[in-house]
Amino acid sequence: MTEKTLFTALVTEEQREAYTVRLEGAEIPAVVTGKLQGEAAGRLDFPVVGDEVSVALHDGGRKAVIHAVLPRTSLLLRKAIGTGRDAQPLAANIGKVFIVMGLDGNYNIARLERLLVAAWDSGAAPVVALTKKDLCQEQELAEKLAAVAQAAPGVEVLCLSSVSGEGVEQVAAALAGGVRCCFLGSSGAGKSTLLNRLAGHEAAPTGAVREDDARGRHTTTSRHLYFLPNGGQVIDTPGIREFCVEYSGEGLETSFSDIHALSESCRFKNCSHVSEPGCAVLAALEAGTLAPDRLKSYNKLRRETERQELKTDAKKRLLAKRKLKSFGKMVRDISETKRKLRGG
Ligand SMILES: Nc1nc2c(ncn2[C@@H]2O[C@H](COP(=O)(O)OP(=O)(O)O)[C@@H](O)[C@H]2O)c(=O)[nH]1
Ligand SMILES: [Mg+2]
Ligand SMILES: [Zn+2]
Repeated sequence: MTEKTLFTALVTEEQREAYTVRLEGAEIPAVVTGKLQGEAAGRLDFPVVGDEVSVALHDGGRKAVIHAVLPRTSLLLRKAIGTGRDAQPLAANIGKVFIVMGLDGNYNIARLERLLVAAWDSGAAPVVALTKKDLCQEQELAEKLAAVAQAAPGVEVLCLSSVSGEGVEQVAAALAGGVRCCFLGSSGAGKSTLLNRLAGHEAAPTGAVREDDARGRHTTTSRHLYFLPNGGQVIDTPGIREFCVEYSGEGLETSFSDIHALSESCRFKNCSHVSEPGCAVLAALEAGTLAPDRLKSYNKLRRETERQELKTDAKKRLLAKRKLKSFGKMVRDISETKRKLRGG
């Protein structure tokens, strides 16, 4: 048997089970090996855009087969609400997550808070990019900026218009130096338009592109890694309609660092900030230093997280039970065989 030569390549596109990998400047269509597919326990074991993978080349280098996914430094996950399906990995090995939100009808603080938790959980640093500044009046802009600052404590906030070009420079600067980034935001936020502005040409399809088919189902839209002229790398994700927080203990704490800091002063360590005496969070609410909506968002996301954890625990228990069952069966099979061998 000849030893296969394996190369390390970068996954730049994912569309269903078809991938594109980049190797020495060439973009090559790729599939995963049957072995990788067979051994994968779930979606997280498959390659995702931004992954470094071991590939073997075929057809004189025109096709690649992915043998393994190399360890990830960060991973952005999405979980669709109520589907009961595994979390879906969106992007790997990213340094920053740009949460893109329009200052038009797309503006939604609750969604921003939700995306921030996912961003913190990914291991990458979040940045908020507010688009469509040209559509927002001065007074309205000031109010929205104040609300965003409150929802995203400690997070860099950029404000821009992809139409006039105002503020796009700051985004380019934040992307420079080869740090791999991901654009995250709901459909219509202006992600692809911003990307094209940064790329200097129509790299990604925008606006008119339907991400749902005629029956309103979500069709598969590929995720793609773009290389910008200034060396920046951006992964554009298709519109996200539902976004549920997954495994967000730490991300939730970081996203709501204001509430977390207050809770350190609550009398009870496991205070739920609902009616407990000596609750510092409720005191801040009373004093007007904490906005009621902010606490509402926090409680909602915390409940979601806890439900998620319960589900994960239940799944783990089930798997453990199955393992135990099959182990028991194996033991019985062995004793059966032994008995037969002994002639009993
Ligand atoms: N006025 C204005 N329109 C924008 C801006 N950015 C995006 N749009 C429009 O918003 C719509 C959605 O943009 P798109 O980039 O496709 O959003 P995506 O779904 O996040 O990729 C398109 O019609 C864009 O032309 C902006 O800065 N100003
Ligand atoms: Mg888009
Ligand atoms: Zn409390």
